[in-house]
Amino acid sequence: MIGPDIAGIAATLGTAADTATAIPQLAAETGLDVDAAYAVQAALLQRRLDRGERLVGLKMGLTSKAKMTQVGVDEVIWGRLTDAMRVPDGGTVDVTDFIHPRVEPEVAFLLDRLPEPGEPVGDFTDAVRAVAPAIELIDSRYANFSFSLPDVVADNTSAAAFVVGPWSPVPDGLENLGVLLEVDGRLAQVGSTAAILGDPRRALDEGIRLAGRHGVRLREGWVFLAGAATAAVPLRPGAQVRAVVEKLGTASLKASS
Ligand code: OOG
Ligand code: MG
Repeated sequence: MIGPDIAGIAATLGTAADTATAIPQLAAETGLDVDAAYAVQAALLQRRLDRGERLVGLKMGLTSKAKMTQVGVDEVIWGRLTDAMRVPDGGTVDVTDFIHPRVEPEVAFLLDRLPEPGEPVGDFTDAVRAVAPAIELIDSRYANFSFSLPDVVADNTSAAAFVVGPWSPVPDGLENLGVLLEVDGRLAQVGSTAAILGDPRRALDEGIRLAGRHGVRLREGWVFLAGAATAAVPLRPGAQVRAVVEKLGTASLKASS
């Protein structure tokens, strides 16, 4: 049997992202399973590398119940981050670059020495040099932000842009820090890092394990987004967004009007 057309699906998703145009879901129709979807993701990364972008990290998705419930998919997933997706802290994003952008508060890790493949993370502070508040801007390429598990994996887990706030040494109590998302100075979401797999450190174990299944090894110097602690909120033109994580401070971005 001939499998799904990985390159063709990657081209469809890549063009949807480049032109900020929503497309219908495609996994069911093309017979795309999760493994093939990660192959599409790798092909999408290659497209970006071919145009000069650099792989700078990895993001986890659906590591909290709030996120799983919001999108109706209940498996932990991961995606790739490139330098072109990074927005400076306090920077402005052009809303016309996106289809239906949403923002969510995250915690970022700056990776240090990672264990050999197959070995567990021993001391978290050996593997992680620093921690920061972050905002992820997600933008599903599928109409209505509606997708199945293989669809969202193929779409690089809706990754579109991210902001990392100031780095701090790993604080005490990382497993239960308050998290807020503010839009235009008003509270939009509230949660705790405990919502991220019970402890965001677990997201790193999961990232190493799940990416390792597809031959991807995390690297020293990479940014690692542990996954949103709360549901995401739509990013409206002109909005000023701030994520606040207790003990870590804030990350912010502005949307063009
Ligand atoms: C999928 C990406 C999920 C997270 O932090 O949970 C994600 C989506 O919500 O479209 O990035
Ligand atoms: Mg996210």
